[in-house]
Amino acid sequence: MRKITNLNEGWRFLKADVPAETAAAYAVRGEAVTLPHTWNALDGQDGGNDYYRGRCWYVRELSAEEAAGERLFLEVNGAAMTAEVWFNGVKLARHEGGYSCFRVELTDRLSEKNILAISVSNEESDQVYPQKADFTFYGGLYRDVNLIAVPAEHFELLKDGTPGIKVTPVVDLENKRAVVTVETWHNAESVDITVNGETKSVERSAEFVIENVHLWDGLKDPYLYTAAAKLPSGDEVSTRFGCRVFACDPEKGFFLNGCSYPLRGVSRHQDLKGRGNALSVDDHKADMDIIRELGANTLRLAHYQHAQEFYDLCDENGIVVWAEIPYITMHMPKGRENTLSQMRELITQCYNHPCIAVWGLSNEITAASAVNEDLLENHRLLNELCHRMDPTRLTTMADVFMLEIDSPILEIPDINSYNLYFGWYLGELEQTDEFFDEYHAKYPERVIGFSEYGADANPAFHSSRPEKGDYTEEYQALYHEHMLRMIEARPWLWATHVWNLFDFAADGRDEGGKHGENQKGLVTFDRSLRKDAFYLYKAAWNKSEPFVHLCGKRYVNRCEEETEIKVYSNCAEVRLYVDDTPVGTLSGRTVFRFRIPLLGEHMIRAEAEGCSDVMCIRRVSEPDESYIFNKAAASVTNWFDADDIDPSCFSIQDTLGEIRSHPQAGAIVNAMMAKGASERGDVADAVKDNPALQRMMGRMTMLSLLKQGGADEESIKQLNRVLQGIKK
Ligand code: GCB
Repeated sequence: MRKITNLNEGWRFLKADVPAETAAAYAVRGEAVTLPHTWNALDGQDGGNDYYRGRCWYVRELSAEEAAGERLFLEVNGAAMTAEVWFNGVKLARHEGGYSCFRVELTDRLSEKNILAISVSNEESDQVYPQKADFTFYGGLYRDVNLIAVPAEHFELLKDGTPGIKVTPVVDLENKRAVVTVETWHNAESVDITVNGETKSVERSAEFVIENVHLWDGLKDPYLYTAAAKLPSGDEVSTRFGCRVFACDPEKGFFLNGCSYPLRGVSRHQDLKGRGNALSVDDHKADMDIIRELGANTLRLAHYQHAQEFYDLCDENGIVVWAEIPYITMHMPKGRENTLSQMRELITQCYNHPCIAVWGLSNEITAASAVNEDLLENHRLLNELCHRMDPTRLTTMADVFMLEIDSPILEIPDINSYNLYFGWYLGELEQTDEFFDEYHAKYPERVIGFSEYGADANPAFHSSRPEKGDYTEEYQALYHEHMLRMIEARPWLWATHVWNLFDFAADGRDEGGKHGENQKGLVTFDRSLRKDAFYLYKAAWNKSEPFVHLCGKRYVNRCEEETEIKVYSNCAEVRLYVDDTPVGTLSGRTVFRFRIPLLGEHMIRAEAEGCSDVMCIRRVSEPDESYIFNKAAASVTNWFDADDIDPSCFSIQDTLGEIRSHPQAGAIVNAMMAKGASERGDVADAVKDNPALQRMMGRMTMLSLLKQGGADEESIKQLNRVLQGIKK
């Protein structure tokens, strides 16, 4: 018999780095907390990049009653980032990595009254990932802690947090048969393994054949089998598994069970407004409900190992998953061992989940590191580790846009993927299309995907002339409309993942009217509001029932004679009513655009296949200032539109490439940019030394470059005057 006792209650927390001996005294004096817990729920989400990063203590008494059992193990499911377990004054373990489970044996250390003290630290380190990334590194004991009591003969519990049982189904689609290998780790002489009603007594592993196999078939039928193993002592483990075949083709994209199954979905971070990463099972379920509503068939669970409960939900709901470790942004020469141990734990602990299709080696690792031999070697070792531990799955990595496509690092993983933000941070939307077409033409034999794309939007901000950088809900929607079409036209992209489904905490950010948040979510951080772009994807992906969505519900006050009414729907025809009067019917796909005169206050209704949506908008005489975030940029657009430009001379409306092709005009902008670069330091160096980036900037207009660089109105005008004096 195995007894699992949840230990989430009864902890005392001490937000101070004290010696272990001192910490033990806090078992009664510290602040009473219940797990899951993080000490950064508030300061990790309010901006300023000043959240508490240090070592704290969780201390608890453990009674003899709680600790009963022949052999006793402590299970910690998430201690971010580094933890030490002290028991009755003795240090029993240290664990580095904030996202995986680890266990510690307590058996021979027990007394009548015991003190369990766990130090948890999220302080800076040069060996434990992540250290540099665009999200808050919450500290805490933020997942369940359990006690596991087992008989002397039991399944392995210590090695990399193993579940003790590993199931490998190999499916023969043609003969509708699966050969299922079940391996177990234990210290007994034999084990009974049961799969699909059949039991085999073996030493450690057994093979089962399932005829007429019921496939795990993605969203439409995520069927799960169970494998159970039992020792003579009574110790038992079980795991669910699924029988499915994943495959990738450079020309045809992703396949599930032999059928084309383009992976189209979103990424997710594990945090919530006001709660940090200390999520409950209900929080995970609520997130999955939103993913189901969206209709995504894949999730990139970024940028680290997520909770087992969440992979379970993906198994149950048929969501194909990209799982990864937090080897991110900056390669650390002393961090190699940590990347390997985090990958070992990820694969050991998550292997049985049928939802997982690929292991991600790293994310944007060349953003702040050169591609040198140490970095390459680290990736080779990770890649080999994945293949050794799991020959059934592919490896991939998420590359930063400025990584040259002929870089040797791209040859390491089985399949590739890029994070591209053209049309947001840099460049124009269409450059995404060009990028993938060039890649696909140059490397037709390589599988390529789109691992991140997105634009920040604060649903308070609105515009009828949305543009990059304005943080409006409308620009985010336009951005995604472009990307949706771009993706639809390229079925060879094996997977695409919107960055991100939810706004999330990045305490170093301060932009778009919010502190400490990355607002690229399709849904707000507290999950209370779905932005318009959410419904674009819902219209494209969710076919379960007809729906219609009116965009711009929060854009009530409009200062224009005529306005656009945009509708997202999964129906083929949409009817529009203004103040109950029909004004038109449009046929199409996903996006339906109407234009209506704006006279006063109007009730707008859209209808399609028995469903409808309503909103109220009104005409105002002055623009509603509360809708504008970037007031300076908005004013630049206004004066510039009105400006009289002589097209026979250079202007800031020309691209950097055009301007640079003229000696005099080129010298002027080069001098100006060199001055800007010397003020910006290492970021500018990365740009200077990067031909891909240089090419991309060459295609951007001087105006958009200046705006992105944060140039003020006066210097933009000044440069325009100078350029207007130079004949083309
Ligand atoms: C990226 C990173 C991700 C960031 C995202 C962004 O490329 O992989 O962690 O949050 O960009 O929003 O800038």
